[in-house]
Amino acid sequence: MAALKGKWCTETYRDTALSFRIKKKLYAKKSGFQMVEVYETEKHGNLMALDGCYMVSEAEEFVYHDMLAHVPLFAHPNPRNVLVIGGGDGGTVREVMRHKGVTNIDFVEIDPDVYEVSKRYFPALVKGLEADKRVKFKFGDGIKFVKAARSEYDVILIDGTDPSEIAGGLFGAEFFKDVHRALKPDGIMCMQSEDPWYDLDIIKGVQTRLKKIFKKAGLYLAYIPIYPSGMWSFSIASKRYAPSETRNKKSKIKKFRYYTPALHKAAFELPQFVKDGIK
Ligand code: SPD
Repeated sequence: MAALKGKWCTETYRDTALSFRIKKKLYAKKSGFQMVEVYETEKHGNLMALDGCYMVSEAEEFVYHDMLAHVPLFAHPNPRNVLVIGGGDGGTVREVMRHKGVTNIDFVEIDPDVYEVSKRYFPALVKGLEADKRVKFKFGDGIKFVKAARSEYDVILIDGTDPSEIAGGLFGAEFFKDVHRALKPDGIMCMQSEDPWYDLDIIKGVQTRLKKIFKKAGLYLAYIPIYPSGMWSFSIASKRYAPSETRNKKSKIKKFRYYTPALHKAAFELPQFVKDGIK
C-alpha cells in the first residue's frame, strides 16, 4: 500500500479512514458545542467537519440537501409551515426556500458558529437565507423547541450530526413523539439516519421507533462520496400520506441537481441487506 504523501484530511469512523487531498486547512476552532474545521480540498471544494466527521462539501452538498428537503416537501400536497432542526450550514433551508408555497421556515440550529463558518466558507449554501422574510433564525436547542410546538408544522426536517452527545436526542422515541405532536394532522417528518454499511443497527432503531409513533414510515437512500461508505440513509415518517409518492403540484421547481420525481420513488427501493437489517 502506498503511504499518503502531501497534505490530507482524514475522517476515521468505525475502523475505517476516508481521506481527501487538501490544499490547506482554512479554519479550526472549538465552538461552544463542537470542533469546527474547514479544509480546502483538491477535488471536493471546501469541506466542513464537526468533531472530526465530514458534514458537507461544496462539491456534493446538493445530493444531501436535495434528498433531505425535496422528498418530504413533494410527498406533502401543500407544505406551508416548515421547521428545520439543525442544518446550520444553511443548505437544507436553501432548498426549502425554493418551494414557493412555503410561507414560513423556522430554522433552529444549536451552534451559531456553524452558520457563521458556512457564511464565510460556503457562500452558496446560505445564499438568500437572510434576505428571505420567510426564514426565522432561532438559534437554540431543537429538542426543546419542538417540545413546545403543537400541531403547527406541515413538514419537519431534522438535519443533525451523527448521534453523539449533541445530536443523540434527535434519534430517540421521546423526540419523535414531540415531533409527531408538533406536526399538523397530515404532517411529515424527515431526518438523516446514518449509513447502512456501518450503522444499520442505528437505522433499524430509528425505523422501529418511527413505525410505533407514526402511521407510515419509510427509508430511502442517496449516494454521498464524503461519508465513509458513500451510502446514506434518510428516515421519513408521515401521519397520512405515503412518503414514496409525489403529490405536491404547487412547488413548481424547474431544475434540481440530484432529485427527480422518478428518483423520489426509486430511492425507496432498498438493497436486500438493508431490508433485512431493518426488519
Ligand atoms: N456522518 C455525517 C453526518 C452528516 C449529517 N449532517 C450533514 C449536514 C449537511 N447539512
